Amino acid sequence: MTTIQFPENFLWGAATAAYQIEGAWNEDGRGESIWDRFSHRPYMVSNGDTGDVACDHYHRMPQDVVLMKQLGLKTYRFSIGWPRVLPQGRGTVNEKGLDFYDRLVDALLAANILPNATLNHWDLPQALQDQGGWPNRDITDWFADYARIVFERLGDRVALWATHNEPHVIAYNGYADGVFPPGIADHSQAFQTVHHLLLAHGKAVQVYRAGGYKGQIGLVHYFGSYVPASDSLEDRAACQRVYEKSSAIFGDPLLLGKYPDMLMEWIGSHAPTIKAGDLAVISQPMDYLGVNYYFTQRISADPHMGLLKAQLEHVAAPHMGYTEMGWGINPAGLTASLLDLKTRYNNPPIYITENGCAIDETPDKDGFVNDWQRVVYLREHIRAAHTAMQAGVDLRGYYVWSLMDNFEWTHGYGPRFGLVHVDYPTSERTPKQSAHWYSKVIDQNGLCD
Ligand code: GCO
Repeated sequence: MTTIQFPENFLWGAATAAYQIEGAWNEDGRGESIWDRFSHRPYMVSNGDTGDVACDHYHRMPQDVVLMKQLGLKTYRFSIGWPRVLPQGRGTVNEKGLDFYDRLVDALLAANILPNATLNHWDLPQALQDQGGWPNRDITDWFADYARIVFERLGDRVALWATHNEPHVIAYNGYADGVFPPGIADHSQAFQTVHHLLLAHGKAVQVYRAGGYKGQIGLVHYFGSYVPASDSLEDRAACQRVYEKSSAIFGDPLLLGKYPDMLMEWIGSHAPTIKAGDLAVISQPMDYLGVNYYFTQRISADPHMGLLKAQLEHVAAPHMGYTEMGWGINPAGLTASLLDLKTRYNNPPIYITENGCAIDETPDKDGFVNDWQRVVYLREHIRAAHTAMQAGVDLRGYYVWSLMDNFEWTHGYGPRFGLVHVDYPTSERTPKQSAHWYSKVIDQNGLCD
């Protein structure tokens, strides 16, 4: 029997995002987001699913916090819906929208659960998209104004803030591949979006500092693991390009104050317009880095594969297999990614802000889900995180994605990532086997097996 023990103040949590769980898309003055517009169009989301009702969290929030308390969560990561707070993205504040998050924060604190709030988890107000969206530089000020409004209301009680969640998804899925809203396929707009997301982050951090708030502010990004398919120069260069486009293009400006040279040269005329002083705003100190990790990809050079001329393929560790999303399960990739961040960025404080899996699961006749595969997935990734800590990574906490099954973007309600099962027709919540297991992990502050 080995025991893996975590430090005393280690934060164990679970994460969600506004559009994926709240529903109530047009209630109490909420404005339209780009995800509403997109999911309401035919054929954009599997099965025609939308976030209109989702998990109905907007109406069930108090019970959901009770559930979190029963699970023993020490922290809960959620996102704030920009169009719920500012229906037009800027201008008039929707007090009812702000009140909802105010009540959520108070309920969490009353349950002794630390709130961790993300300002931008992809649900941009449609009104701002109509004014050019992220490629329009003005949005960096609109975002800072939105941040100010939220900080003024919640900044006295929220301990952990993230400006953006996974900005590469906004930039590349939304503006390069066109598979997420706003559905644009233009590399130049995509890289301009990268820059404006980073600049908006920097301006929001400035607002936070100027307000003198006591919490921590950072940014959440996906730091996957990328390995070259062979030792050939071509494959290694392709892997470097993928790494720089996926990870370093965000991490380097934030933590080193510069964009990765090789990538900037490779993308040539698609490189963003950067004004003097932007990088200083972007790279001002932040308090932590939020790391999402799901999988490892093997990269080979392929002259026919898009801008990067690289082929990406999922890799599973021996005996680990693939999740329902086709994602290769490779816990060692988490250790590798954390170690890379430690070396590259001089050991920043890190929270693992998302980690989890979708598996094919069916409730038994009593509605119970025995998701032992999720237990194995989480256990091995928690172990991998601990390995990284032993090697000196300054890891402060770990959040399972997700607290409950929810709207998985263009996949709709098919894939289920939750610790808690949601019966969508009734919105009934039932903790899965993994939820009971995770409660024990939190209780023991580690793994026993
Ligand atoms: C993401 C998002 C989540 C996803 C999760 C599973 O980071 O991609 O934060 O919204 O649902 O990652 O795909």
